[in-house]
Order: sequence, then C-alpha cells, then structure tokens
Amino acid sequence: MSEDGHCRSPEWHPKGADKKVYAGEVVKVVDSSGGSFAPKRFKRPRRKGYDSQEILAGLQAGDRTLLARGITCVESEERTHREIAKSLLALSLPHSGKSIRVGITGVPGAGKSQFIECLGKQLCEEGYRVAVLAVDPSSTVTGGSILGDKTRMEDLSRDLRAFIRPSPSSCTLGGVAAKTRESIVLCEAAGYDVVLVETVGVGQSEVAVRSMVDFFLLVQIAGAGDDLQGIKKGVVEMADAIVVNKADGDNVNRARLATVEYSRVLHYLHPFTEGWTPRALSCSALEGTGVGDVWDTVVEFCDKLKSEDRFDSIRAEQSVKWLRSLLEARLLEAFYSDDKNATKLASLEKDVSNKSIAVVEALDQLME
Ligand SMILES: Nc1nc2c(ncn2[C@@H]2O[C@H](COP(=O)(O)OP(=O)(O)OP(=O)(O)O)[C@@H](O)[C@H]2O)c(=O)[nH]1
Ligand SMILES: [Mg+2]
Repeated sequence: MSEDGHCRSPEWHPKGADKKVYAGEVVKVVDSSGGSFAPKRFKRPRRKGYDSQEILAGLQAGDRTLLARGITCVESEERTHREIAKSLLALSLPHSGKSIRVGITGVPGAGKSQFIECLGKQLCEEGYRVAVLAVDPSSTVTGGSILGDKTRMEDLSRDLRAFIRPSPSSCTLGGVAAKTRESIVLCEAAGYDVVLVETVGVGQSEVAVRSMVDFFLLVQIAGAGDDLQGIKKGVVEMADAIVVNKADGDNVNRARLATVEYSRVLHYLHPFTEGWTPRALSCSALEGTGVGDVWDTVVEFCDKLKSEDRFDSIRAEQSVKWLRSLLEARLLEAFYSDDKNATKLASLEKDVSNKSIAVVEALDQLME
C-alpha cells in the first residue's frame, strides 16, 4: 500500500484469489549506480494493451514496467494473455541464455531474502543487473511471503539495476515452476546478468528450481542443536554450495562449527554437478560478511563448466527434460479429460479392487 493508500494489483489474477496479496509498496526509485546506468530511452505507447513486439522492445530498453507486464502475460491463464506470452517467448528466446542463474533455497527464516538483498546490492554496485524471482507455492495460501519479501528487499527494489518479482499466484507447484522458467527467459531478454530464484526449502519446489538454474545454493542456520537434523538429505545432495548464514554476534562460533560439519558431510556425498565438489561457507547476510565469497564460488563454478564446455550442454539437458515433463503432463491431461477414459478407468478400478482382473490386464485394456 502506498502512502496515498493506493493498492497495486495486477490486471489479471486467478479467480477467487484475494487481490490484497498483490498489494505492493510504491517506492521511490534511486539510481545507486551513481548515474552510470540509465535505461535507454523508450517511448511507451499510451495504451493499456501492448502486443508482444512492443513488450519486447520495452523490456529490452530497460522498461521494468513492461518486463513486469510480460511476466503477467506469462503467468496469466487468460486466452489473449497466453497468446501474447507465447509470441513474446518466441521473440525473446534468441536474446536469452546469457545470465547466470542461481537457485537459493533453505528453511523459512534462514535468511534467503536477506541474503538476496545483500548479494543483489553488492552485484548492482559492481555493475551487474540483477533479477529476483520467487517460487513459493505456500505463498498462495498465506500471501505472507509476498509482502514479506517485498519489504525485506526494499533497498534492492529501489535500485534501477534490479528487478524483483514475487511468486506467481498459481495453485500448483508445476504451474508456478513453469511460469518461473518462462519468466527467466524474459529477464534474460531484458538484459539481466544474474537471475536469482528464491524458493522455500520445503516440499518439491527445490527439485523444480534445481532443474532451471546453473548453481544451487542452500542457506542454512547453525545453533539449532544437531545441525544436520531437520534438513532433508535430498536437498543437501542437490546443492552446489551450502552457506551457513547469521554468522554474526555470538553466533559466529556455532556457524563456524556448522560449516566444518557441512564440509565433512559434503565430502562424502555424490556431487550433483559432476566434477564439482560442493563447498560449505559461512556468511552474515545482515552484516554483509562472507557474501562475496559465495559469489566468487558461483563464478568459479560457472568458469569451470564453461572451460570444460559443459555449461551450455547442462542447460540444453535441462530444456530437454523440461520438454519431456511437459509432454507427460499434457498426455496425462489428455487422458483424464476424455470422458470415455474416465468411465473405463472407474470401472477397471472397481475390477482391480475386487480382484476380478489383474492389474496388468486392466492396464492393457486402458491403453487400447
Ligand atoms: N542476525 C542475523 N539475522 C539475519 C541474517 N539474515 C537474516 N536474518 C534475519 O532472519 C529473519 C528471516 O530472514 P529472511 O531473509 O526473511 O528469511 P527467509 O529465508 O527469506 O524466510 P522465508 O522467505 O519466510 O522463507 C529476518 O528477521 C532477518 O532479519 C543474518 O545474517 N544475521
Ligand atoms: Mg524469503
């Protein structure tokens, strides 16, 4: 809500969604780059509706409003929006792929947003342009993270070099993940050098994010008794680095111990990215210490993969897997949306339950 009480909400939102969850604070933009970065001149047409060419021209000229508009089309289920999104994605694709994509996960409260704010500001000061996207299926239930993240990244959102987009309000994780993938393409076409994707370390969202980023960072906190308790091994196994956050005040020693412990664990795990041994580091996102070392690790990782000619091939593999998972989803949808299939399935399910037919036989009949 802005000072004048004006509530910002997108022109499209899912049926039944509470409009208030979109409320964003209207903040004054400052150019912390000392004036060296200025979006190119772009005369936005004075209309409500834009076509894909106009949105592309706008986002490429650094118009963040039109980038946001493009992402809204990508997130929308509305038919005209979907058509614009499809054409916009096709136009954007040749201009995409040049950023470093980093996924950031960790339990709620680990300090992911604070870390992104801190890293984002450091990167902007170095001259990078930074986009922040969120994959948080839980936000559709509470609406809390959206407002929370907005306020926590206030400084970063004021920077002309940064673009922050809260989680799309979509019911399924698959839906949210698909939209985030497409949003990455638009951010890259808009010239962002770094795309940071925040996700909550609960549920399946990490798996979805892992498959769309180059580097996957797990933010942890020390001092909760047994440090390895409560974290799922699967998430640790997907990480290219773990950073123990909140290494400040009287927590410094505990953070250091936890970092040593994580280093030991990572040493024994099979690395997710072949040929890269994941590292454990510590930082204080609040004070800014150690955050630069995390970034140096990301750069080293990317340089290594590029020098081995693997950076692009890993991305290509990700796209192929993505196509396959979309195909599977589409086939399933086609199967279930056919009434004849539904009736046959219901009857065969009964037969399988009362053992009047073998499961494989029922499957054969369904496939016919
Ligand atoms: N002392 C200290 N506090 C921190 C640090 N980083 C974050 N915090 C605090 O921890 C709390 C949670 O930080 P967030 O950045 O919102 O955590 P998050 O992981 O994004 O949380 P969710 O988005 O809810 O999952 C806030 O009150 C921060 O101020 C740090 O380095 N040191
Ligand atoms: Mg957060």
